[in-house]
Amino acid sequence: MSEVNTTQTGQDPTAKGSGNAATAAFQNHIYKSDTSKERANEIYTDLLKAIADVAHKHQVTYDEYRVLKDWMIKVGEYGEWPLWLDVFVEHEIEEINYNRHDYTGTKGSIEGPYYVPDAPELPWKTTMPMRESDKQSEQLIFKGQVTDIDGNGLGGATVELWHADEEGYYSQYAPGIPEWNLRGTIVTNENGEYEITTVKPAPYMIPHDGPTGWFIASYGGHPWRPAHLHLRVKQPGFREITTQLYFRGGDYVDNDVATAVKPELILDPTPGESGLDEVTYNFALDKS
Ligand code: MBD
Ligand code: FE
Repeated sequence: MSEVNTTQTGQDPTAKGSGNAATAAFQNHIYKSDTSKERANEIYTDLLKAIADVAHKHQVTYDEYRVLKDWMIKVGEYGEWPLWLDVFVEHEIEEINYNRHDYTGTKGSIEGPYYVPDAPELPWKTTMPMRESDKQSEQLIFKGQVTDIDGNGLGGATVELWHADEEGYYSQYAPGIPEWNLRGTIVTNENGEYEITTVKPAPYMIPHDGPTGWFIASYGGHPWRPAHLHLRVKQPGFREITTQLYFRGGDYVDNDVATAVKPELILDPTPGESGLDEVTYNFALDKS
């Protein structure tokens, strides 16, 4: 993971640091699509038409055009295309591609820019890797079962969990955090169950000292996301679920800058026997 880590060199987390780390991580792969020339022609024709319509409708000035051009160049310089696209566009793509199939299993949500594959494996009942400082903040027991859509437990399924610390920073995208802090691949027991103790995340401000932040400030928006857990659930032969879970009544649950909250994804933790807040959330996987 050296590529991803070395991008962050300064002491303080910056939009440029996390942006360029996210861009480097994304570009670790080769992306291909079997889009035909005909389909590409239709999509690009409509896209340019949409841009032309907006420009005419709002009588966009040359000053505005040059500000846009400069801004787009800076989004690239700061490595913020993953951030900007995942905040403002990914939710539409996620919805379209869920609705293209007749899935009945658990709904998903966007991946966002800070997933890292191959997080270390952890047993079904576990505590997430965390620093002493993370242990000082409120903890949460997140438990449940991975099943098929008929409710049969899926043993050996993997539940990848990643989330920000109480300051809103993700390991590998801010300096000074251990590589796999608050990241893990939990393997379910023979009944498909998992029970994970982790830090209860806090509302999260996306990096806003770069072009994505300037963009938001330019129209008087806010850079906040509700507190969230990111999850990806996998079992061979089943549809992989990428999702996020939120907390009822939390700030920005109704006003997420990334538009990635769905009613089905809101948790309601309650105090458990251990004294910690606990919540059960199950995943039903469609056959692939
Ligand atoms: C995040 O943590 C996130 O989940 C998304 C979707 C965008 C930016 C930062
Ligand atoms: Fe996130």
